[in-house]
Amino acid sequence: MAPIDSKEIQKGLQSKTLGRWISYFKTTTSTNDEAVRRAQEGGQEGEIFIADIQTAGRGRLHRVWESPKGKNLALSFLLRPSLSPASATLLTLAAGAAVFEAVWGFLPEPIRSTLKIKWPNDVTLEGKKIAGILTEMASEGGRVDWVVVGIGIDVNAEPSDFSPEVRQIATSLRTVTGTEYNRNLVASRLIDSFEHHYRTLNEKGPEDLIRFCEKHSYLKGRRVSAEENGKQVIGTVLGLDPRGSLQVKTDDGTICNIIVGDVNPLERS
Ligand code: BT5
Repeated sequence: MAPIDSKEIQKGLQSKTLGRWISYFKTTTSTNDEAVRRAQEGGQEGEIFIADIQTAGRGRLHRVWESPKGKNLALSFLLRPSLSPASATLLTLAAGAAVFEAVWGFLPEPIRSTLKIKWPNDVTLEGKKIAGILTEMASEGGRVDWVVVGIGIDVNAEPSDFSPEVRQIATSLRTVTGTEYNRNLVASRLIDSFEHHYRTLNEKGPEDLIRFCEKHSYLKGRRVSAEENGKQVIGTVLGLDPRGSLQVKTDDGTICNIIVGDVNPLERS
């Protein structure tokens, strides 16, 4: 399996800012740890941190992100956007859109049509999770100081590489197509696509991104169970509001905006 090679990734890039600086780690705890550290030391917008092996990959709420050695993609972007802290969800969605486009390009029909963005931070294929995003940030005086967007994509992992629990819910490009992929190429596509969505968001606002995420949504139109302010919400997903919150219409007609949390469909996909 080809190792991660930042020069190879850069060769494949068309992006202007993102990916000009790529820090590669054979092994690290988490690429988000590396990016956060650089952010605190004054690192610049667009720096990327990528690793072959993560020994303590993490998800939200201290969950574990499994990174089978040298098989998948784990990378983090350091950003310094002029957005309000409330826009963090939009950056997660921009990363979801970028993962969607990068992965889509490697899939044949008809599997392609099962690729979906699952609000707020997953991408799914055939109803299973193929990627996760972890966004972390620091703000001061109502302004964002830095944002780290960490992305994990299951590229070449096989089911036996995952723990029994994760095996039930995860998939990979290789699992569904039977082909091994060059992770450097997947990384280049991801970076180019993220730059596109990130720029559009900054320059034109969230409309295009919201439309894209709704079009490829795993949850839109489904009955779901969600949690808002510690209260369970059951209803049908209408779409996203301009801040990227999930709009759920409950049975009594109330529209709830879910800002963060886990949302799961009540029926099977
Ligand atoms: C996420 O959290 O999905 C965010 C994952 C972000 C990973 C990237 S890798 C680069 C950067 N460095 C890091 O340390 N993190 C970021 P969450 O929505 O909380 O989902 C976590 C759950 O996903 C776990 O509890 C498992 O159920 C499942 N899971 C763990 N590893 C997985 C994998 N490799 N593929 C699919 N699902 C996985």
